[in-house]
Amino acid sequence: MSVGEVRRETGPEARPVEECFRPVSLDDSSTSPSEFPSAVQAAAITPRNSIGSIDEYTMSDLWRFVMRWLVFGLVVTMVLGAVASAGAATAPPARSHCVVRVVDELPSGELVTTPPECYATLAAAVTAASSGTYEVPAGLSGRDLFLDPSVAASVASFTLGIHFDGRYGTGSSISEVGSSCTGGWWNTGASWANRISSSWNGCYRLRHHDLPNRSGSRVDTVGSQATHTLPSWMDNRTESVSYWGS
Ligand SMILES: [Ca+2]
Repeated sequence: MSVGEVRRETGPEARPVEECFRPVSLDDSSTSPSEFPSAVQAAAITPRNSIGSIDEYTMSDLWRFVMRWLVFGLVVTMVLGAVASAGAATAPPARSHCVVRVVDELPSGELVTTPPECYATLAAAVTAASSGTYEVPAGLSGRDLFLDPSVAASVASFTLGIHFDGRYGTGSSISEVGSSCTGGWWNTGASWANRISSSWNGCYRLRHHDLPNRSGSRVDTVGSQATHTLPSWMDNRTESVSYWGS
């Protein structure tokens, strides 16, 4: 049963209309829904046709209108979803806290380290750096590390230094695990080249070099168990660090 039929049977004006004009029904092939003219055509022929057909065309057009907007809304939603997904895919990577361990020193003085092991938090990285012998609070931040003397002393016993890509010990970090502060140097490699903004000293003096292999301009951070922000002229320029005991 079509919507048009319901209207004719229940509407107050249905009876007089059917008496004067040709009725419209589902089995009337001349007015089957699939053959309805467009809205413009329907409007054009309305005066010469029945009032029953006006209801048929109006409801049909309304139904088409609603369906078109529903489909349009669905398409817009899908497009916006795709755009949001693309934005998420290109979002910057999360912070990471990595650890490298000194396993050798070349005759030149360059330190040989293990590949980086990376963790979601500084606390996890420090615990890993101590091979699990030193438990630190899960919420440990660079600030906590530098303010608690007992924590700082413990970390300094097995760490040459911790380098951060943010000022004042913030952002991602890389910890250098070792105990020899005799001038050996670490080449940052591509992943940390021209990125360091601050360092926490395990050794007394950390010399930050502009270029690999302890060359180019340099600046020292001095004072063990404390964090130091590099001067602006050396910010994001370090490509090697040498570690000194005095
Ligand atoms: Ca540089």
